[in-house]
Amino acid sequence: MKSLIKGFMVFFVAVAAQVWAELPGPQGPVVLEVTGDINEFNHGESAQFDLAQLQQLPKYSIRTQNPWEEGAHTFVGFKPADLMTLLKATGSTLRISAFNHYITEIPLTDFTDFDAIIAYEMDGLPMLIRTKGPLMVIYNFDSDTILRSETYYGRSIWQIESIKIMRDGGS
Ligand SMILES: Nc1nc2c(c(=O)[nH]1)N[C@H]1C(S)=C(S)[C@@H](COP(=O)(O)O)O[C@H]1N2
Ligand SMILES: [Mo]
Repeated sequence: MKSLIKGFMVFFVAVAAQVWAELPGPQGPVVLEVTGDINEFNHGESAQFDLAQLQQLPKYSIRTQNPWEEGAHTFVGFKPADLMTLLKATGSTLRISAFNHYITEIPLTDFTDFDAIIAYEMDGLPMLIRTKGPLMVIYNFDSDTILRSETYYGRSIWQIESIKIMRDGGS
């Protein structure tokens, strides 16, 4: 009998540990909502993040000029692959939406074939909405002439609000 109770306790602790291991929710203001082909959630069918959570992902830095600012600037941010690992996501394309309802689709290979990041910091300071933040896709424009073209300027979406992770062929 005692061992049966013990067995039940082990079972319940194991179940509770699984529930507690779920993706933590944001503590501060939400800066990003991720939907689509994800398998970890903290808000219905989506995953919401505050800035501190995104800053815990591996950091990448790019120093480059860009068409919107004078001179070279240092941008720090994360790679979508690390976010996708966290969300057990397996898509191939990001559909990214901005506050102004601009939408662009970016193949995930851009973040591996090219030096591209989702930046939250410029020259050591958080990117504010007025400086194209809180999140912006930025390519290392100085690293490759191919990046200095309409295709990649068009994918350089700022004031990002949400990301939908999609498999090939949409949805
Ligand atoms: N949030 C947001 N990002 C955006 C856009 C937009 O309208 N809103 N336009 C895109 C397009 S199509 C291009 S070519 C460049 C244009 O930058 P510009 O308007 O400063 O020339 O930004 C891209 N990023
Ligand atoms: Mo554009």
